[in-house]
Amino acid sequence: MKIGLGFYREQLHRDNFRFAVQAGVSHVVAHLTNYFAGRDPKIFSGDPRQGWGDCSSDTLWTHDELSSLVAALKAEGLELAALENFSPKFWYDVLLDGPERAAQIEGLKQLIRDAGRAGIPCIGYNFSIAGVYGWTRGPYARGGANSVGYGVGEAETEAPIPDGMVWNMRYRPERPGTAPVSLSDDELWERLQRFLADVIPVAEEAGVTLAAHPDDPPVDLLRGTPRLVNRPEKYDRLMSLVPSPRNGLELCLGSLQEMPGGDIYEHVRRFARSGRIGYIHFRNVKGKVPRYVESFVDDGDIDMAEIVRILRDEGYDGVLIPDHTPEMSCEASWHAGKAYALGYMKALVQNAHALGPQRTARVA
Ligand SMILES: [Mn+2]
Repeated sequence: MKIGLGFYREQLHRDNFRFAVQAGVSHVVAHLTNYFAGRDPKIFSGDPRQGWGDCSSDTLWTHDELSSLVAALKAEGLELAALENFSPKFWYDVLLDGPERAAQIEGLKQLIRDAGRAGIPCIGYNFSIAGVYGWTRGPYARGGANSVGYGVGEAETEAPIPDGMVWNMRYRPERPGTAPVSLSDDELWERLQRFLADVIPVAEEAGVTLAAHPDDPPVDLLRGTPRLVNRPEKYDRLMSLVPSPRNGLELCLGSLQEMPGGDIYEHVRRFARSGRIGYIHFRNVKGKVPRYVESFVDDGDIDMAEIVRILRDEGYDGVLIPDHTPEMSCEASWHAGKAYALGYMKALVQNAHALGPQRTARVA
């Protein structure tokens, strides 16, 4: 197993690459979407008419841009494990089944080919209309650390998605008087099926795995729109739509644990055994929908040591990244939170490998 770290676009610079290496990281996951566009990244729920930010000026990432990033990381001894998320600008009409769909699919195919040529083995995506929405931020984690909660605090979860927005970002100005987005669960799955049928053959040729993140939050309905992977079994459905090793999972342990029902350990074992995990979001949480809070990695409902033993036993050799972490009370709250999670992860992985492959007691 490999330890990785995710960076947002504005964090992709040499000081952070060295921070990663110092924390025992070998692999980086890069977000190239400019989610926040100069806004405070702590305002996740903010104004429901604005969302996280404006991606309307985003242009398709080029092969040169991707190659330069790969080279800059390599110069510091790091590998680019994956890109995380398409800019909503690239595929809003794939999600909405709109008039630009065909052109946007061609753009995504180009991006997948360019990623493959640049040596990037994976692209994570989240097939969602409402995206990440309805959280609050507060002192929810141990010691009053600032963290994320759902169903706690005053959050807006019902406001319809304004015209010109998808994935909680604005891709063009609002046209007044346009009806809010509405679609059925079946329509959402049909759109996913068409997307996968279009892009997975290209991903196979390019040597790039497309890895699906589950819904965050994994509720049934958000802003009047259905959710896709809000139960562990829906990951199985997603994989069965196109049975290719390139149709993979961005396995988020936090989102999986937040879902109602089921035993996360058996689900993780099954997904690892399928060989379809692109990479793993290694985070912890307390509670499930309709109420949960994100916790420090060692302080939630998931026994993370057990997860690592299962991954080891199933021969998972991919990347784990911390995903969200509570912010620690100091000048470098983001870095301290990540360093804490990374040290814990590194110890679990080293310990599991030192003990060698063995079936865990939980299986019996
Ligand atoms: Mn995640």
